[in-house]
Amino acid sequence: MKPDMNFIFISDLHLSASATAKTNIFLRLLERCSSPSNHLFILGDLFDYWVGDDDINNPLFSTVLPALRNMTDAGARLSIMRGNRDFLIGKRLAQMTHGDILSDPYLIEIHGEKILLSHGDQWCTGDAEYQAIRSVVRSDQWIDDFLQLPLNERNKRAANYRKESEASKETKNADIMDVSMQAVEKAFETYNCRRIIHGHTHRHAHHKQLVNGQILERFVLADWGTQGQALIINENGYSDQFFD
Ligand SMILES: [Mn+2]
Repeated sequence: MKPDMNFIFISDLHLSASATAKTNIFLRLLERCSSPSNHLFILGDLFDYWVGDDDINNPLFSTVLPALRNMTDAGARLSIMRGNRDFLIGKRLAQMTHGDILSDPYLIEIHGEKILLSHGDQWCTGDAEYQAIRSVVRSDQWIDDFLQLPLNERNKRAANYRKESEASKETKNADIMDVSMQAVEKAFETYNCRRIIHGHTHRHAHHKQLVNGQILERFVLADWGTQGQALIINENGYSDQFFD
């Protein structure tokens, strides 16, 4: 690992064909990252929805994917984790962009420090309804069946799921849509690490807690709006960056 490496963590961009300004912020970030000293980690929900790697009529297919590929062609590394909105990202997208797909959670080591990466939704265990749906739609069988459907039908269903999910969020207490402290503490213990980076909750924060005399740190990435946000780790430590 070169000492001047930048490890860049982003999540919850929720890019869609209608969010042009946000897409442009992302494309500018990719240009800035286009050198061998950068490793970009996308920790889920890059896309507001993704109905499969064969949806070539999705405008993001012809803008975002080539831009990711330009970045890796310039020597940068790309790692993509699936989120709850774009869990149908597949091997084909990885091949097209020369990125790698990370399982969730995923343990990395930077400067000798273990860091656990996750989208974060699996730790929202207070929301039983969400977890029940998640366990169905993330099964290989459900995914295989869905990907067999024609694209117009997949897009129609994806739009319905988004509508239902928005409606159900309205009725839920904000607390149950955050990660559960118990689930997070269990992850720290299972992976024997002191740092976690995740997204999903859109509650940008740097939490510190003392457990058994150890400081555990949890970095929650921001969702993207009129600004983009990244957590950067390099030889100077950890820093938040915002861009437009
Ligand atoms: Mn999410």
